[in-house]
Amino acid sequence: MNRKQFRELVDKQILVLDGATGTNLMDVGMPLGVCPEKWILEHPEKLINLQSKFIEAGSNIVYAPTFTCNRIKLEEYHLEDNTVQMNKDLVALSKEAIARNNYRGYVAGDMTMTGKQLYPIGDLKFETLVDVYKEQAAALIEAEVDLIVVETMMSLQETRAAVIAIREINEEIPVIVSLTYNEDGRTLFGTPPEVAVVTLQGLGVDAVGINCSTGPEEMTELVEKMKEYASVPVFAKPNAGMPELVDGKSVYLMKPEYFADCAKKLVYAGASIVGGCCGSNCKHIEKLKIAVRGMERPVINETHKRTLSSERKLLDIPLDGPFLVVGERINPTGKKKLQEELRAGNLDIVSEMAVAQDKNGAAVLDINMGINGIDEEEMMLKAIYEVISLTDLPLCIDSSYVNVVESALRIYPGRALINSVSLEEKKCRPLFKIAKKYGAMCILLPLSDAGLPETLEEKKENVRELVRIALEEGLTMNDLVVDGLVSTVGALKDAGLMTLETIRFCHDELGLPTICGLSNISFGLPERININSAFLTMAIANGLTMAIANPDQDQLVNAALSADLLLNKTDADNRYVMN
Ligand code: HCS
Repeated sequence: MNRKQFRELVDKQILVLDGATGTNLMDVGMPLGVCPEKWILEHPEKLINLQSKFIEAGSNIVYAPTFTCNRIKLEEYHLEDNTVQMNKDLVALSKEAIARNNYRGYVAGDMTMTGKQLYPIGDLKFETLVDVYKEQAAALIEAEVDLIVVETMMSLQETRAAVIAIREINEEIPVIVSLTYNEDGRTLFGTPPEVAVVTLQGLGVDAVGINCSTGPEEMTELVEKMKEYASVPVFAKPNAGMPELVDGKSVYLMKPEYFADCAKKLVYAGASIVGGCCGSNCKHIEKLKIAVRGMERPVINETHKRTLSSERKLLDIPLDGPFLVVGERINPTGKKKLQEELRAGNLDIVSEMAVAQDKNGAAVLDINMGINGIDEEEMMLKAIYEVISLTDLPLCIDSSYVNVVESALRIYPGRALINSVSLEEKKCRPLFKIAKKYGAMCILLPLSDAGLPETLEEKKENVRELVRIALEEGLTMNDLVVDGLVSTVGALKDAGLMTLETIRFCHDELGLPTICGLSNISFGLPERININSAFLTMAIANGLTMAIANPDQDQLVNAALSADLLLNKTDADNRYVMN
């Protein structure tokens, strides 16, 4: 099955997944503490029987029992060298179950966490994890699974590693991904479901969901949250409630009828695909199938929202929303002390700047490590790890080097903003391709190889051309922000007017948000803050969405808050009073 065929399947019916593998196999004799994959291979009929019953009950997709069949997990049983063969043999069992049931249904290769922590919490390197997942995914694909599911994920970053791994070896196989949430509605690592949706659909998954967790009742609200941001199908595979201890044994007591009622609510909330996780058996799936049969399918939005994310926080960027400041301070240009510290490999000032800008209301933090005499790529990664350990603000990756941008996006556990893509032959398409691969947003800078545009018309033409190429490379209008390109009014008298007209053009004619590096406007003039503040309010009135600025400057922040208030933007009065 390819991605298009998977989507056609979802568009035809509410898809039903299988129920639990692990708890049902324990009911038929799988002991605790053994390697489950090895036990299943030694007792193949137990698995085939279970999956046959799921298919009879109405499952359209069964999960191959390859859940923890990755090299790191298998090491615990000294079976790591059998990783590839075991995955293939396990998939063959699920395929046998499908074959014995008149070839009804599909097989998903199943992947999950490794149990080892990624750097900086643990010492597992991101690229090592990507390789571990590549090995398993390649084996599953060779065994001809119809799709791959990455499930029971608690870390968004580990999920990203799995998705990047699968997509790097195969662009066409459908990939569905579900995370597990605690009672507070967040994963163990603090990610809420809407952040998972935004980040993972950006990486090219075909459905995002939630599995295991606390039970089906609590999932309804989480599915609603996912649905608000999802441009791919949403799915839910809940436990049959929480296990209870009965006679020293942990059991799931939720009745199939009640479970099926809950599944119906999950479909109303927006789930296009439903199934069961721990504690759910064939009866649960049978009742669920009957309950959702004939239900109206949730509508799947075709476009995603204009949103950035960190690992734990989302930032919506509506066209006429509250004005946003992208904190500009983490940039060594013109900052001697910061340059010295970076050359000495010290990030103390970076940490202070991150914390201060967050406290002073920045919505995004720009990270630029561009000085000579250091390894910019290495420093960028260090700075990102440092900053994300201190703040939940989404990041703006600022570098003139394509490889630095790519390395940064690869390890950034969210949807970042790229600063910036200009109309340079050698860099423009590679940067858009990287943005598409990692699901980042881009700032379009209407400069070309010929340099600064001389006229307003030329500038507009550069914007149009950048948008055209971005769309051609698979990005959408909601992935783009235009830099109004601010020149200094001391050198060019109509510099301010030209930028204002560019902002208006992007806002009114293209429906695109804009950003500008504010302080350029006053370069070389006295009392720059006065000019910057006046220019900022005029720009906001013309539709400016955000500025790369210093949020520690009160006058600027107050000017922006006042402008929002005067323009009667939603909740601007409260924001003005609260500041
Ligand atoms: N597919 C696995 C998930 C456990 S959380 C199982 O056992 O059903």
